[in-house]
Amino acid sequence: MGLFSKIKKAWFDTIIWETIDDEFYDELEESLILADLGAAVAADAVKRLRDVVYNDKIQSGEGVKQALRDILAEKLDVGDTALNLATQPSVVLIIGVNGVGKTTSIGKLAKRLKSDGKRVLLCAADTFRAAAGDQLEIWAQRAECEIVRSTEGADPGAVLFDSLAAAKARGADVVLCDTAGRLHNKVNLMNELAKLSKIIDRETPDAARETLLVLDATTGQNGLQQAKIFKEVAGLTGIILTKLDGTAKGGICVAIAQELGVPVKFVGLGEGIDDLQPFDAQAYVNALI
Ligand SMILES: Nc1nc2c(ncn2[C@@H]2O[C@H](COP(=O)(O)OP(=O)(O)OP(=O)(O)O)[C@@H](O)[C@H]2O)c(=O)[nH]1
Ligand SMILES: [Mg+2]
Repeated sequence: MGLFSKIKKAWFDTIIWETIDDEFYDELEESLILADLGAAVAADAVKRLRDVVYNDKIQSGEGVKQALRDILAEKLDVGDTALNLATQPSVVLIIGVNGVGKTTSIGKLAKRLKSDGKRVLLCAADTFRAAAGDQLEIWAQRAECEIVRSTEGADPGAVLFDSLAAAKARGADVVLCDTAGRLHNKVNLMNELAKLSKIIDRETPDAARETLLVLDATTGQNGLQQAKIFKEVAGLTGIILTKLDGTAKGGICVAIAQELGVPVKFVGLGEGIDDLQPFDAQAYVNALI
């Protein structure tokens, strides 16, 4: 995957930005597709770029690059990138397929929220693997926050129920809920997420809620499919795009913003506790192009 991304990047870098002809636009469109933006987004971006370059009489390569950055940044601007944590407690469900960085992102987010003065409680609702609770516990220690967990195979809904009760009793500001990524099929996934959602509705009906999908930037086009399914089963308020510290650029987030209207809220830039940054569309498109 790393090598493929390098090839993709090299492809992007071979574009001669000063030669603005049809061939340039074709090559650019192909590069955008290879950067995982998807065919529809790439075609639309290039069409708009043509218009801007023509109308504004842009002649320099740098001017074209900047115009393209602006177009993509606009595509990414589909909603509030800040978390809505207006209530006490508020609840953040972290979902996504296995290995994308859910548990790690929770650890990082816990630290960040704690630094903002919030009292954070972690909910270990991934009871699918024995190690999942242990892993979250380590993050709770690192971030110096509380955790509610149970045993392997326990009902995730029961863990969430206990977490919400603990949050209310102790006056926690935010509950960050880890979930299992390894549910065998869509029906299982749907059932489990619906159950968790119902428990939140029942136990904390007025709580501000975020449902964040964690996406691995190296996933490529499949990320859009993942986002579609999770949006359908759980509703999504945002994306955490992880592993952007490697060669992958995560261009799929532009397609997700465009097609599903879900904004990126955070990016993961490493395995350490401080390697989570609020998403900055301008900085992102600068890095992409
Ligand atoms: N380089 C890099 N690695 C990351 C990042 N986020 C997570 N990882 C690594 O990705 C691997 C999987 O992370 P987890 O947090 O366990 O992923 P998960 O989604 O909770 O996985 P499951 O619980 O098995 O579904 C770990 O080795 C993490 O250190 C990131 O932003 N950058
Ligand atoms: Mg996990």
